[in-house]
Amino acid sequence: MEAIIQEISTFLQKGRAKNVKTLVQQALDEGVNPKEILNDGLLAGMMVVGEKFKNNQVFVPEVLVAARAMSAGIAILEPKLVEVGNEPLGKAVIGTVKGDLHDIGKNLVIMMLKGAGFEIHDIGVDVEASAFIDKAEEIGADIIGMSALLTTTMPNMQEVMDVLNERGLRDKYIVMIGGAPVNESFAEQIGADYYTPDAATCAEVAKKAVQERKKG
Ligand code: B1M
Repeated sequence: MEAIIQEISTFLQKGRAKNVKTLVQQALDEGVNPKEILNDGLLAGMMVVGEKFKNNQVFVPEVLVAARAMSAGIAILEPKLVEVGNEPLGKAVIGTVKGDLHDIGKNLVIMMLKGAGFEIHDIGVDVEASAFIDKAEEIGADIIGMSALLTTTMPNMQEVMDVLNERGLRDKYIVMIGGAPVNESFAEQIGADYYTPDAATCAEVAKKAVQERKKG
């Protein structure tokens, strides 16, 4: 692996946002593939932080500064990773479910969906079940996308499905879910249409799903 990628990962782990920003820009200038910078630099660094967090070797403040460094790096990469088309392919409402403040994965998903040509309405983190549906109704969305990073907040995805069913709106939307603790069988269990494991797959699947639905 290139030394600069390793350095990006190391500075991210230390929460040094300025260094991460500078190095990401430098790597791009040197012609390093943006996906490599994202996967082997930023995401790999965050995985190390996650492991240390799990083992009580670092704590919330350290994780928070690492997350800020990650976001700073992603902001530099965004224009390279996203090539937005002209025609909006569809509209999507995306948020992190109630009780959950993790937004890095959600923001990556948003970035990739924008790149695939979707108009995105980001409703943020810690979102009430009804807010997903109210926003989808307001803007005429095709997709409702939910992210959850905590095992304790996964059930709040079920709540969104329940409210959709109660309001008789279940079939109106393509429902997509994701996040580290979520999987295919959980999606089946709650009656969501798609689980996808990462942002790129989410964008691919979203594109296909909307195109199929528009064909009838
Ligand atoms: Co949190 N945290 N955290 N944390 N945190 C985890 C998730 C944890 C696994 C760490 C650990 O123990 N190893 C653990 C959860 C354990 C569990 O429930 N199983 C945990 C915990 C316990 C907590 C707190 C409870 C800690 C505490 O306060 N004691 C607390 C909860 C706060 C809350 O939400 N109410 C907390 C707080 C935080 C910070 C605020 C400090 C910070 C978040 C900052 C932020 O997001 N702005 C944070 C972070 C950074 C993490 C880790 C280290 C990294 C998460 C991350 O950003 N990963 C995380 C450990 C880990 O995941 N290894 C951890 C990078 C990101 C790109 O990946 O979000 O998985 P991810 O997104 C992926 C895919 O999942 C997918 O695409 C993305 C990439 O392509 N994806 C989707 C995501 N959403 C999708 C939606 C889709 C499709 C795909 O369709 C719509």
